[in-house]
Amino acid sequence: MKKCLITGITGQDGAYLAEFLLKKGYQVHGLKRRSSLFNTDRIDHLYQDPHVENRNLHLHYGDMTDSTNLIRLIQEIQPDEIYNLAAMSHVAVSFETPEYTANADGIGTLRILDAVRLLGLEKKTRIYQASTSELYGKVQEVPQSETTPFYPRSPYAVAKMYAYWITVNYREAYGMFACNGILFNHESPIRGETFVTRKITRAASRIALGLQDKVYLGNLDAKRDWGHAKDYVRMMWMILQADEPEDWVIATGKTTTVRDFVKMSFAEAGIEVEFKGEGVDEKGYVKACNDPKYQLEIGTEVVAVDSRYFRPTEVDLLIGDPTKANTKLGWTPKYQLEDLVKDMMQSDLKLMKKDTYLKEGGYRIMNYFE
Ligand code: NDP
Ligand code: GDR
Repeated sequence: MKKCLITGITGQDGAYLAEFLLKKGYQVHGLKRRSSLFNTDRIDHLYQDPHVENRNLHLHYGDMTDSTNLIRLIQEIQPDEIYNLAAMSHVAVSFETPEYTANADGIGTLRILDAVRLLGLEKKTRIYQASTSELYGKVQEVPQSETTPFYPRSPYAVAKMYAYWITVNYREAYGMFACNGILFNHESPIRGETFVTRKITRAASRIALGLQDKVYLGNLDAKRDWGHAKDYVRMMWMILQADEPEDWVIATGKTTTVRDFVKMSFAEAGIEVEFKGEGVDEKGYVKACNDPKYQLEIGTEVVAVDSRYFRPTEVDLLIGDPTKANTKLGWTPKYQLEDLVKDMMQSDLKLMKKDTYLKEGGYRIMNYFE
């Protein structure tokens, strides 16, 4: 039985990857942070009673900023594969917490690589590093491929750039099977609520159900290459099964504006949105509401731009070229953007429906504006 360690198992990708690897018969070990509240929502369906023998999912407390903890865990587990997914992954927040982001996302990766080396596991343990399209930052060329130069535009991206190169360096210096997956944005019904896609699908669902009036967004012109997280975690595993350790771009090859993602999401609830105005005055109004379930008046303002969500430096356009992954590993995404939006909206409409029952029962319903 193969053993793996997933850092960031409680995150979006960690949860899907854990499920995927358990199905493949792996013994899965996950690193979780101590939190004052339960933080395992995304993997609770995989949870196994720790009193049961022969479990194949094991959770360990730890943190990417704690070398002693990482060394001890890797020594105990002796993993065949490590998927380093843990990170402070929010680009806008990294401007608020640049030093912590560098520590967790940049030096954290070094801690993993060096623990493997220190323990003499260089030839046994394969390492996947969660690299990102944010490395491309300011547009140098499109579409972006494995050979496109990097120009990071946030403390997050700069930290991930260190992580990228230290992974390459340990591979070259010590012959380790260490690989970067340069993944473009990938989303899902369990995407963090403050990333733009989930913020939009949650808000569209809540507005349709009468739980919220409108949603405030930042740069509607940003273009992203959005895929489904389920397709992307499959590729993480494929990267570590390849004959040689290499770096790979994973993307759909299509790009869409935030504005169009808004339109597509509301459309799933039968609401047509039209944008008027410019920049921070730009607003989205209901143009048509075709689903009698959702009684929104024509002309209702449902989207407004708030400059607080603008970033000091923005990444305007991401569009990836997944040719290498496609030709060398046979990877193609199963989900199109339309499927992704449908999946997210169906899930959020169902989830938000619960809040309507609570509201009817007299409970206060929180509106989050992050
Ligand atoms: P999430 O933000 O959903 O998950 C991040 C995970 O890292 C969570 O489990 C979080 O724990 C954990 N974590 C954060 N800081 C620490 C720390 N100091 N020590 C230990 N664990 C920590 O991210 P995703 O699942 O979306 O992304 C996974 C990885 O892939 C990240 O490294 C991200 O930067 C990268 N990436 C993501 C892309 C995407 O589009 N989703 C694209 C390209 C790269 P907790 O639950 O307690 O917060
Ligand atoms: P990103 O994702 O920064 O690409 O990083 P995010 O969804 O946060 O932003 C995408 C684009 O949408 C614009 N935007 C807003 N973003 C947020 N969060 N909230 C808003 O209200 C809003 N309005 C407009 C942003 O300015 C941006 O242009 C994600 C993360 O998962 C990273 O960890 C990962 O490395 C990259 O994707 C690839």
